[in-house]
Amino acid sequence: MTTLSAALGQAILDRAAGLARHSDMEDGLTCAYLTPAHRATQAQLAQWMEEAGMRVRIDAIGNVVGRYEADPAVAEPRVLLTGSHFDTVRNGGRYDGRLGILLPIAVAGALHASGRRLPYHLDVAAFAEEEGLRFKTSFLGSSVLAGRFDPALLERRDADGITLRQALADSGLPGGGDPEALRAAAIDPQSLLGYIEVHIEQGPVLLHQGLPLGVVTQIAGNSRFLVNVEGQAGHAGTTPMNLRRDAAAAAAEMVLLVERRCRQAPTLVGTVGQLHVPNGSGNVIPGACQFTMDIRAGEDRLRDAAVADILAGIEEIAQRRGVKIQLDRVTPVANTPCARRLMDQLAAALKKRGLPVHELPSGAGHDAMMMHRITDVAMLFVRCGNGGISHNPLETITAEDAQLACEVFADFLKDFSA
Ligand code: HGY
Ligand code: MN
Ligand code: MN
Ligand code: MN
Repeated sequence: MTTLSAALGQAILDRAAGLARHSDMEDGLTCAYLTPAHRATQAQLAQWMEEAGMRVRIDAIGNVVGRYEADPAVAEPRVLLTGSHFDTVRNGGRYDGRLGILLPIAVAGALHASGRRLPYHLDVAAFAEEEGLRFKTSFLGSSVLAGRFDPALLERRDADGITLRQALADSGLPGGGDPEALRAAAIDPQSLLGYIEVHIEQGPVLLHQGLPLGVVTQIAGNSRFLVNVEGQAGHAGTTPMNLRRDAAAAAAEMVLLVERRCRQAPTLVGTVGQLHVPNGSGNVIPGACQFTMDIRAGEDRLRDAAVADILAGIEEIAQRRGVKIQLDRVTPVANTPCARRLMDQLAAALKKRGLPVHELPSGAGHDAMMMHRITDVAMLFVRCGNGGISHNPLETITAEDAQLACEVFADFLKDFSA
């Protein structure tokens, strides 16, 4: 077993609190892609990686990648990749993503302090973007590292009309948004031994089981849409109810359809997280309404069937109400299985510490979904406090659980075999 300082868990919580001070909003944590808060977070992570004895690079999309170099006696070492994202949702929690960066930095720092090297390079990737907050498309960071970035996304605009291409050009990042530079930032899949992501569970399962850590079996796929409903604006006082084409009323019916359909299977979930009447007024019939849809399930065929039904239902509602629909579909992500060989090694590390092995699926999406396209992946979940709440400022973990996760992760690294 690897002996670590008992203070590592608390140090991770302290660092998460420190990072949370860099925010786009005043009383809460929002770290959207390529904002000043994002840049400050990136710089702080790079500094902590350097202090942990890593060689650090910042790539063309803004990922910070630190390498804890292999034992020099090992000829042509390969790479074990770990990491997670440092962007957040609006008014989010301080551990979602960041725990999976801070924890490996802490463990690498402990190895460095004791002069220990591993027989492989340990790369810690702090992914610049995963949540999709600013450009309504997720996995920008991990898709670049995986060599799966779609250059068409460069034309996507944020709420202020700034394209991703422009934001990158203004960012000072290497390559300035050049598609070739983004392509060249990919890691060589042949060099990889696998990808392991530590993440807060973001749900209540481990909390209810009374367990600090869990091993993820698979990550639920998702289908996301932006729906634009176009009706007819008009006077709220003079237009009889039967002569209206109210875009918001039509959207409301669509939202309830999503809810109803997604109640039909246990792992199926559907969410309308943004619903908006552009330029609306209290005394004007809504002429337009926009909303997002996020649909997920533990099985792709369940999700595909629900999506098909929902899209058909939306069409039916639109026709009946005389409104028009325009759909913007984000590329769906398939259900992602974790690799048994890596899960078993995580389980062995848990047993070494006398911890029960609990396997559970992830309903939340993770960078591991993108890395799975080029290598085997696994995930270690850390218990979420406060009833399991996440994507919320109440998201929390304990120092004790963070410490255990460090110890399990350190043993996993020490015993790791390809
Ligand atoms: O939305 C998700 O599942 C993730 O937190 N990005
Ligand atoms: Mn998240
Ligand atoms: Mn996350
Ligand atoms: Mn008037």
